[in-house]
Amino acid sequence: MSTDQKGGPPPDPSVSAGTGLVPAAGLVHPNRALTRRGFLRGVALVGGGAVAAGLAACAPAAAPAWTFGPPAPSGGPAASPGPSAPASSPTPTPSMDHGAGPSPTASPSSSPATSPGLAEHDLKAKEAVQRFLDGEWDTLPRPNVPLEPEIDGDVKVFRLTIDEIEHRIDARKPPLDALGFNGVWTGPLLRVVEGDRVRAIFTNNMRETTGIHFHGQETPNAMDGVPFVTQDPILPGQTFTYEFVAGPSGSHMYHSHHNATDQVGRGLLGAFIVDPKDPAKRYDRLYGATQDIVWISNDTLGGFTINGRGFPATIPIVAERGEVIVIRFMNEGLMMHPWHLHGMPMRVVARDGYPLGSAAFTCDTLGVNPGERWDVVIECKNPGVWAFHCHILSHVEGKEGMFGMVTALIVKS
Ligand SMILES: [Cu+2]
Repeated sequence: MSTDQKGGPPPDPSVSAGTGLVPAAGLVHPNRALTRRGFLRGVALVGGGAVAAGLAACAPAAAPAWTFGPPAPSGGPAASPGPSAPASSPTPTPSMDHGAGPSPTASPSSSPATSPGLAEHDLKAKEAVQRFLDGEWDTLPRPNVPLEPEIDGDVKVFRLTIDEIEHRIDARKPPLDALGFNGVWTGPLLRVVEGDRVRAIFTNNMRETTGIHFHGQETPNAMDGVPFVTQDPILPGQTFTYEFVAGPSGSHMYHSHHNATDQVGRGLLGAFIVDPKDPAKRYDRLYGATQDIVWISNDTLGGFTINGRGFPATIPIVAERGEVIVIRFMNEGLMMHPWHLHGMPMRVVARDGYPLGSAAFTCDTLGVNPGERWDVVIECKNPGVWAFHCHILSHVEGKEGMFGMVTALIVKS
């Protein structure tokens, strides 16, 4: 085992990793105390009003296919027609009809849930934001919890089960019939150092066959995890052992490579991070990063998710002003997602684990295709609550407000 993998105190999986915020090698996680209470303190620091304002900023005011019309100035229901609509009709649209809104004939007094100036869709949008602010993310099992390897001589051994599980993307929707490694989606975070010998032992507890692929690793061909190409499928009840030398370094993944549209879509996925052998090339040393955050997107079972969660149960990122953080975007879904951060840019430093070097670039919206991993560095220089979301707007907002691929970067003042 490399003894230089972790230079700081041992990680606290119950907090740091559990929040989806994982300590980089050699780092003391500054938000290991990130709890619902701590999050709310962070929110208080920047002002609760800023939260709503910041999040609302990512909502379109109007779009051709989604027009609610202006709120009634008297405080009545916002059923008034849009500028181009006939005066006697609301403004429904075929795909995004705002069916929950008050009827055009409703009087203010007949719609007690409607606040002055706000329509019902406003109230539902507000409720979703409030659930996020209330810390719904803290009521569910944490994703990306590191799995500490057993040490067998010079081999790091990870034991994983492949399970049929129930999984919740938020606290209110009913549980989904999902799949997971060691009973969870996203699977445990596996982290090693470049050059480590890795042995990953998978036991299939499902009622179906599978195979596991370490995505991005230069494994021996027989360890590539593709049933009928490099191995037989792992039958229900069987165990299969993958062994290889970790490399290249960087942000990688492990996932099903059999019936994968279905199995990965249902949650058979996890992060596999290989730290560079040279500590000087790790993100804490290279960029002064003090948070190292895994961000796995998926878009099948449960809809549009970040680390197995949909807004408002997505986990916020909380940083001190001036803190430098790293986010590792990993796309396990079937479509591209352009991640957009409000308020400050992202410096893109690696693609698929390979450092970009002098080709590093700065942006505020980064498209991540299926299978890709992109590492970004963010200098959290601007205090506030900044929406952080996929910019395919139908992945983040519907007639009941924001959902799916939305979270926030909260920079304390
Ligand atoms: Cu998207």
